[in-house]
Amino acid sequence: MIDAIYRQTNRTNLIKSLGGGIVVLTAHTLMQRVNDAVYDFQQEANFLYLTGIEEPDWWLILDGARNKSWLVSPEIDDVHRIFEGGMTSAKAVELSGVTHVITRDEAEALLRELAAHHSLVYAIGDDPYASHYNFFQNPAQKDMWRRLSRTFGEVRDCRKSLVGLRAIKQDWEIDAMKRAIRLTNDAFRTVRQKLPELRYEHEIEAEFDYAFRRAGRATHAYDPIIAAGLNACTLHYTKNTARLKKTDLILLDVGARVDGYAADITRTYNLRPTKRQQQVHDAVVDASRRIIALLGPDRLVVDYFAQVDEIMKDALESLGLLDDRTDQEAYRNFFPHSVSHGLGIDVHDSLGGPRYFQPGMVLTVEPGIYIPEESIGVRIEDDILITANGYLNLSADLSTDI
Ligand SMILES: [Mn+2]
Repeated sequence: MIDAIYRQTNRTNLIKSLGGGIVVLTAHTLMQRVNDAVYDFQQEANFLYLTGIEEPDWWLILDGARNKSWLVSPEIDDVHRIFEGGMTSAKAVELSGVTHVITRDEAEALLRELAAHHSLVYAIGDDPYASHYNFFQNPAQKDMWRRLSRTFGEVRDCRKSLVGLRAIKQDWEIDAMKRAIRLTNDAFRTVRQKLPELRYEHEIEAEFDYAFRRAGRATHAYDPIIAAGLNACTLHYTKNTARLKKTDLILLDVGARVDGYAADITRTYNLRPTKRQQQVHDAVVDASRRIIALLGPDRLVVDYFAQVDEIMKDALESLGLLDDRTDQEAYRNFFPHSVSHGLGIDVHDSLGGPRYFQPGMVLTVEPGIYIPEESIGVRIEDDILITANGYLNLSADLSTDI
């Protein structure tokens, strides 16, 4: 359980970074799966960051000028209350530290009153990921934006400020991530031990499911990738149904989500690897070590990515896969994804496009080499915290051995 005092600090920091003002945010709403069934609910990350509430349709109103805050409880009809329950106001207060809980009607009146003194209101705008991937976005934020633009003179997006705050993890966030990583690492160790008796990709997946569910508060932070042999060359392979062959390398990319924070870890296993499989695996492990060692505060992000390219090209050369280091297309064929992304509430948590790495940032380091012609796909992924003096590999206690 994460203390409400931290949520309070997050709200204060947001108001500070905006230089005061009015902020109105909404939780995600439920999405229909089929007829009367809904998809698993996941809270909008910024709303979770500011309130700790993991229930749909709540609102948060902040008045930076008067230093006041309100939660708005959703209108839940009796049918939904009986079937799905719902969060009590007392629980919402306990989680968020916001002491005033008002109804939707009271909120409408409050917003009109605030609009009489402030023409500008901050809200969350369109999710750039949704348009980039052509996903249907949870409609709650758009609905709120429309509602606010009817009442206020101008609605402005405060997503950038929140990205900036969330990119620098506080100690309690790092602690939550450590809990997620510990649980994930433990499950990896169990799986590796049981590997001789596991016959299908989904049997491996089930071991992770069991470990995470058994821990109570944990879920998967993302769809796990359990990919044997050639399947490992499909980067987002999540079918996880193939039979395991003794000769297959097995790539496992799995992360638990604990107390709202994600782990994201990859290992590649085979109990009796061929010489070639071992060679490729060694090359990726070696690259991973060299890349992690590049990290530290005040290092230029562009330099990091440039040096990663050199390290990965060294690896590919050593394996006889790359003759010409300037052949960008050949290089990208064997290593077609980014080496790092931010990690936090979201498994791809934005670092806000910084020029330099800064203490408190958490990112993955995940070099991989994929050779479909040889049915080999190897990736090693660790979760790294940038510290004041260098870095800390949060997932280091999980062996990278094959
Ligand atoms: Mn990752």
